Amino acid sequence: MDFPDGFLWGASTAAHQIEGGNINSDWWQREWGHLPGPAIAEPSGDAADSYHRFPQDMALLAEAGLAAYRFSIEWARIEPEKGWVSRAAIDHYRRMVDTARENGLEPVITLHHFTNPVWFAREGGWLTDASVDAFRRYVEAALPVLEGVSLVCTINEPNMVSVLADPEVGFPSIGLPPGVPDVTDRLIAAHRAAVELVRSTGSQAGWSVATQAYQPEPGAEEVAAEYGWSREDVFLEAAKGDDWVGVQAYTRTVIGPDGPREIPDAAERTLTGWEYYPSAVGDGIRNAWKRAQAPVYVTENGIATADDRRRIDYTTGALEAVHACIVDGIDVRGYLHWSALDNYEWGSYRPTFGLIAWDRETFERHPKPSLAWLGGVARANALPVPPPGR
Ligand code: IFM
Repeated sequence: MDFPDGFLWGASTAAHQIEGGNINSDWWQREWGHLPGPAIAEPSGDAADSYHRFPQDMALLAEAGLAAYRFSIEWARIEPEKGWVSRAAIDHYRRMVDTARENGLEPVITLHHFTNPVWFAREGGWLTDASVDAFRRYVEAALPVLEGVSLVCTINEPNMVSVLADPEVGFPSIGLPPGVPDVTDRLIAAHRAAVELVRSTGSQAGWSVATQAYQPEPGAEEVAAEYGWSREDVFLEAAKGDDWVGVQAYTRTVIGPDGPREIPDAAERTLTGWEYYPSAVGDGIRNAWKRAQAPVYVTENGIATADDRRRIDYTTGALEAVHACIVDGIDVRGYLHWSALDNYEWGSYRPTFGLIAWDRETFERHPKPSLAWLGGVARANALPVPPPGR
């Protein structure tokens, strides 16, 4: 199964999940109970110390055969106090861009990946109109980091930001809460402002949506359409006119006449409790292509598992689904695996998504067989055809 020439193969991370010591962010402050919100089981602490160890992390990806590294830059480090921009933080992220290039990796930069500066959160975050301008000013300050970077993601999973925006609304046992309309509008406005700024540097701008593969049971098509709108589709439609759209897919949600269905007992589950469903990425790509009408990059896809053979199996299934989309004429331009490293999965280190493990005390890196495997696929720009019956 050959992939198109120039197809971009890589791996993704996010600052708060791997850098460590992100003390001026709202997440850190919540982890320690300094900001209101539901209790968080485990603090992020030093994470993988990738703030200091990024050269080694990048070198491991490049040596394995990958050609791109997606990482996020941290607003809380760049603007730790409202209106004050840290030159040292800008320089740090610029060094990351240069180091990626020196390793032969294409840097793909995310400007916002869930975390905010604590001052922004204290002022009400995305629940206030001032958020749009605050984000625009941050992006303007961060532009020096983007010089020469081809692909920039403005906001990671804006749909998750919206569905989690109302602290009063808890997480249902299955599915997601609906998006908060005002927050969705502000995120779209913030995205539009950021797209314009990003394009002024010559970079290609887009955003990445958490696609949930909403699959209607027969007769539940309208319920599924209504369910998917505020949680996914509005964000994909808002990507119309962008240079690209990002798909981030892990599992599916089956929708019956009364809404999302429980995962069947017999289904395999991953360490996040999600159904093992590799072809979710195909559903996500098809929905993104239909709605955004822009070239698609898979900016995240992967599995939380302690069994690296299941990671390879899952990723094989996912890449088969990506390939089928390409065969059907969809302009899919790259696949960035989640994640380069095991990381802080928003409250816990237990769900391990990484191609690279690391020691919690020494930070020593331990590449898993899946890294060499994915690097091999990247080098060949082809997926070995699976044995019959796989
Ligand atoms: O870890 C997250 C990431 O931050 C956003 N997309 C989904 C991943 C797995 O839950």
